[in-house]
Amino acid sequence: MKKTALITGATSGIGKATALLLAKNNYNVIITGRRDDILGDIAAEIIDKHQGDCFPLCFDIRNQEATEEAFYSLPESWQQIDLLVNNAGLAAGLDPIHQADLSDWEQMIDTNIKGLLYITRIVSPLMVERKSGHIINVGSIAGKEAYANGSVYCATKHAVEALTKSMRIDLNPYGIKVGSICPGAVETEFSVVRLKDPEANKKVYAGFTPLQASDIAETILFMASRPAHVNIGDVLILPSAQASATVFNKKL
Ligand code: NDP
Ligand code: 8X3
Repeated sequence: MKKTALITGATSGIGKATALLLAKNNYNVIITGRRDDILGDIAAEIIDKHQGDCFPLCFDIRNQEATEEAFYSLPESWQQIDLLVNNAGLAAGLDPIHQADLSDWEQMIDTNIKGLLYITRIVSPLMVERKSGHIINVGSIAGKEAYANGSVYCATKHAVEALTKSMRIDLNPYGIKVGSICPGAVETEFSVVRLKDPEANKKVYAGFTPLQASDIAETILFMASRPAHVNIGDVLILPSAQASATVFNKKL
């Protein structure tokens, strides 16, 4: 029988690659994001090309009511989530603490921490009822190290690290697996969004080979497909040229 996965932030990058890969691997997938047209295109690709089943949900994960409303608009059979991939997130800005934009901070805190909590608070009780489920949080190397000009983004990803550990303890009595994947540099829309510059990727990923979204998707699939007695608690995954959040072997 097919399992159901809900992947937040599936309109691009890691979330999109994960949704497509899970769909190819026998999951029904619920994909979320704010860009309705892209959600429609990805759903069509999954249904037409991969003969998978896909339910797109368009909402802003910062809005708790909208998140609830979207989830409960799902047919009941789709509400039993086997795998929740908490991926929606972003960095906004790269500025020192005394100069950064307050609205960038609000956006990161509201998306990366509060949004993750809103959807988890809806999905996890249903997993508890069924005593089954798996939650994979997309953290970051920024959740393990702090770096200059990344204060609030690093803080939100440190929060994801703490939440992953607490969630694993809270959900342990119910047989629910919780883990995280913490990537270094992945070439997605991330840097375009962070630097508010469509050309940003050319500079950020110059001189080394960054990870691709598919590298993260493959690892998430691996985590999700371990036997029942195995839970991968955390994966730090880096480009070979990256040694820490800020140390890169660049050939420029
Ligand atoms: P992308 O910008 O390509 O994708 C981000 C996704 O999050 C999009 O689908 C976007 O959808 C969604 N999203 C953002 N804000 C909201 C919101 N308010 N409501 C709903 N959905 C939202 O970046 P990545 O794929 O790289 O990022 C995915 C995750 O990976 C993030 O949590 C990021 O922090 C993390 N990460 C990324 C790394 C990298 O180097 N790329 C490294 C480590 C971690 P839409 O715009 O349609 O709403
Ligand atoms: C994204 C990786 O190093 O830009 O989470 O913070 S980094």
